[in-house]
Amino acid sequence: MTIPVAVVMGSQSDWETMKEACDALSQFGVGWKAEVVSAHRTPKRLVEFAETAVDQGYQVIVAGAGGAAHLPGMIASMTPLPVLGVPVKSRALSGLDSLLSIVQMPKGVAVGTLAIGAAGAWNAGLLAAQMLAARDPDLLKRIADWKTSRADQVLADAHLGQE
Ligand code: RP5
Repeated sequence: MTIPVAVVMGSQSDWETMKEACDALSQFGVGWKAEVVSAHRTPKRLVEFAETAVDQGYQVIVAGAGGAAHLPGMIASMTPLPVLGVPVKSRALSGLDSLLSIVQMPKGVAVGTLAIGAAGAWNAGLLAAQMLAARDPDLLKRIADWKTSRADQVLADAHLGQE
């Protein structure tokens, strides 16, 4: 069976953030494979990954990087698959550099950019699952049920007190 979602990142140091995407995918029963693919340090590996992603059976790619974060855009330039970009919080500029590097793509090369950091990574996993759910009624129901249970929980905890 093929794995539908590739989760790639520029460095081992991105894993703490990017594992959130994998957690979200696992929560909805979506298969994933995570690996380090650096745009700057291993450019040949990047090209090989992007060019073979379709043949590997992937349907969505989640790519996270920090700083001068070229990884998602470079992958998007070489594959027809949808690419979701996660700006990893950088040490120098708190991820604003990552965000701007990923989000401002030229017309015709699309990267769906998420929020900086862990929330963005988790949401990338959720969004990848939602994309796959368009063709998977069981997955769509799992996501719908999860949204309902979250809403129920918020309503149950909505009353903070009175006097
Ligand atoms: C980027 O540089 C990576 O995506 C990472 O967020 C950042 C720092 O990498 P390390 O120096 O921690 O390997 O390429």
